[in-house]
Amino acid sequence: MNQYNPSEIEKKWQEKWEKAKVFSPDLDKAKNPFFNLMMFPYPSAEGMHVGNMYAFTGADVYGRFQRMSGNDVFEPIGLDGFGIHSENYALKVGRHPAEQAEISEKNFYRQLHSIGNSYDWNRTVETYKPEYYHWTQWLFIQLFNAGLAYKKKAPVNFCPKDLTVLADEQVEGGLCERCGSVVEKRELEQWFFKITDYAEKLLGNIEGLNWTEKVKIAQRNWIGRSEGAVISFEIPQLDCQINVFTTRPDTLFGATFLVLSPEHPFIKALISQNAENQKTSNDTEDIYSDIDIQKIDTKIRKELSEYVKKSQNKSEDERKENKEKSGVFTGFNAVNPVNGEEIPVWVSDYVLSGYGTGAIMAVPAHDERDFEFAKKFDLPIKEVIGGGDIRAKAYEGDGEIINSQDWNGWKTPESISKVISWLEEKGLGKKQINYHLRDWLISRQRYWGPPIPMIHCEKCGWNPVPEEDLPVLLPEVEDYKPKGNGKSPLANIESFVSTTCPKCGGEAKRETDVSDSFVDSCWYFFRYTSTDIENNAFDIERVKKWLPVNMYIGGAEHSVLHLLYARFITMVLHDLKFIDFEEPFSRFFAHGLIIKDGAKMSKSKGNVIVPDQYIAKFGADTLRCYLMFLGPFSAGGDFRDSGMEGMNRFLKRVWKMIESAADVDSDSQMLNKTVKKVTEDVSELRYNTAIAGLMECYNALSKKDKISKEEAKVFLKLLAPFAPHMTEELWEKLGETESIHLQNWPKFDEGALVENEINIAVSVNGKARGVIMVSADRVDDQNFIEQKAKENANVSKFLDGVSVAKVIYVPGKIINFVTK
Ligand code: ANZ
Ligand code: ZN
Repeated sequence: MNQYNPSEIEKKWQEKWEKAKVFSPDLDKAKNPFFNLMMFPYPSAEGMHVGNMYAFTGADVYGRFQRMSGNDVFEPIGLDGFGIHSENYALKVGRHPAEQAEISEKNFYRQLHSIGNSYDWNRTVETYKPEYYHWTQWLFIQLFNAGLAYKKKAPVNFCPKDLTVLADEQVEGGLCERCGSVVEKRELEQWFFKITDYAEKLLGNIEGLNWTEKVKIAQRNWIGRSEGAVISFEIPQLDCQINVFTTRPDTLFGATFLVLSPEHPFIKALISQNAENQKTSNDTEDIYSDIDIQKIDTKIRKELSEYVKKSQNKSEDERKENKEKSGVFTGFNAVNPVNGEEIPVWVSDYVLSGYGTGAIMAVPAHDERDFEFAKKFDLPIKEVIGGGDIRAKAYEGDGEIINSQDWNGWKTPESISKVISWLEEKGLGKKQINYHLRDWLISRQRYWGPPIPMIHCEKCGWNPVPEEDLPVLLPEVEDYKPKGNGKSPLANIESFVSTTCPKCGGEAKRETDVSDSFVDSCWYFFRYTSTDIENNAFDIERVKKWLPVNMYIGGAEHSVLHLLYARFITMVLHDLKFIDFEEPFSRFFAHGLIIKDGAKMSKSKGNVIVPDQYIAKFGADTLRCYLMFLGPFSAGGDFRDSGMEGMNRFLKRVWKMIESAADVDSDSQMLNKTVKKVTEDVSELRYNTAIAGLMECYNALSKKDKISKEEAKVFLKLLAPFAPHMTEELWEKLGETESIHLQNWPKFDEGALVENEINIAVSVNGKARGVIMVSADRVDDQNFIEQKAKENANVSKFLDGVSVAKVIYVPGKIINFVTK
């Protein structure tokens, strides 16, 4: 007998598996393709921590289960090592990002090997390699050519620490998602992807996805569909109009003033000093360029301009917060189209520029923000929905429309669509569906990312780099540090910047921003299919065969980042006819988090545990089993050293038990029960209870002197996804020659498990004396039935003090005691 010694067997099997390509399916010929994907890591730090390993192992257990269930499982892995995360780490340790990438890659792949996951090591992708970002740039060009990428000056989120802009999705509660700094607003020219074009589809498809519910809810909320109307208000003095978006057109008679966002083009027109300045590139803004500036009061103009400047530095979250309202009167009145009343036009930063029309009709009686504003600036409040009390605050509830002429008596919210039709008939407004989703800001003023493949020519404007000239290589530079002047470090490299225009051949300049790492990761799962990495982004035939991804496992924190972007890009690739499906991930499962000392394991909290030491001490199998046993995979759990010892003891005992296997009878009842439990639990990713079932089974089997070979084999198969090395070794010891991981998952007999109870009549000397209930699987056990019958209170009365001469048992029906 051999001791269980993981350090002897784990590395050995990892090498054997890789050499024999046990986990590398034939991507062209596989019959039952199953794409088991896990979110690839960004190798920013000192290495993988136990929290990462938890996620990867849980995903791998599922892949192994699917493989043993008869599927050709493709489980690839790669590194998301381009972008700010990795660059920041490189900056921290004072190494060039390219050099650091090499070091991180080695370390990460070593660690990923050591946990024994069933990766296809022939198909890794690294987003920072030119052969990868070549195709990230290609993707950008496809979007640009389809009108889905554009450059625009816009107020954007700027992180003062990372010295770059951020997408809305990267700002959490006003803070930078990466470093936690308070995000500022800056007006900068940036590249965007038009994800808003897909808002409706992104929302509509959610229902059909087999995804963790909370992630679906987060996406729905982020996209934020809102039905309402756009209503036009005249400003007679200036002969122009202001459009507002409202979800409550039923309150139109209660609109007592308008509020515009400080960025509204009308406000811009009022404060610009001369007509020349008013002209902007944006068409919609031109409608205000004819405003007669003579009519604008200079004092008001100054006030407005100061107010606009002040609000520029506020983040969106600050503006949304319910703080004391601020604002300035523009000096102009608009006309409420339903009753002809003149109402003042104000500017205030609680109205945001990126949503709706950037202007609102204020109904202080029924909107709390408007109510506060009206109180502060002493503006009229007019009640138009009955049933509430508006003395101290707005009444935002339902009720009957009042003080509204023709509409009086209509009930809200049912009447809103009626109001919209009414407005449409009169030509005063139009139904409108708005989404809160904004376009995806993808340019970054940093070094470590794919250069955006665009060229600007004074004559021809922006044109993409010809596809045959891709990739636009990231130049190797000494000074890659972010500058914070709104420009990427690439802008300082003259040889990179100056180029020729692909259209006219004249002098031109390259875009110097790089794209965000979420552009790298929005399509990486397609890339895993490609072999001809020089000539295509992905293999169209293989994508047809393997995608959509059957199971995707990762963190819920990516709900409105990666998971939304990947859906968007997949829809675009679909519409551009590269692929024939719209949704990339049929199933997404959000795993829980590992908690250490009461907090999520993370570098910033300083509670990171590196798996290496545990693997060295106990082996990867113990760590895997321990992590999977911590709690439900969907919930995560608390990491404790002590638990590891216990799990290690369990595996040692299993080892010993399996080594005792001999040619003896099996406890088929126990096996059947365990197979059923583990199968059902693993298929629902309830790994902790699956392991508990295996422990229970171990307890039952280990009571036997020796276990049977059949018991040993079934037990090993059920344990294989959790402890792949140890089970493989024992499998071989049992005389098997083909990998345990390619065996068929054990089946269970549902019928034998129906624990129905059966009634058996009991008689003494032919007279009925009682009925006993026994479980169906015990009916053939006469000793057991006799015992049960004798225990029956009534029967025992007739058997007390007499001796039994004979017992006649008709299985499952009747048992008769004949006394002397
Ligand atoms: C009048 C009104 C009366 C409103 C009432 C509400 C209640 P959601 O659901 O988010 O779409 N609004 C419109 N555009 C805005 C912007 N750019 N910044 C800030 N607020 C804006 O909300 C739409 C409502 O939010 C709109 O309906 C508008 O106020 C405001 F009793 O119009 B409402
Ligand atoms: Zn040109």
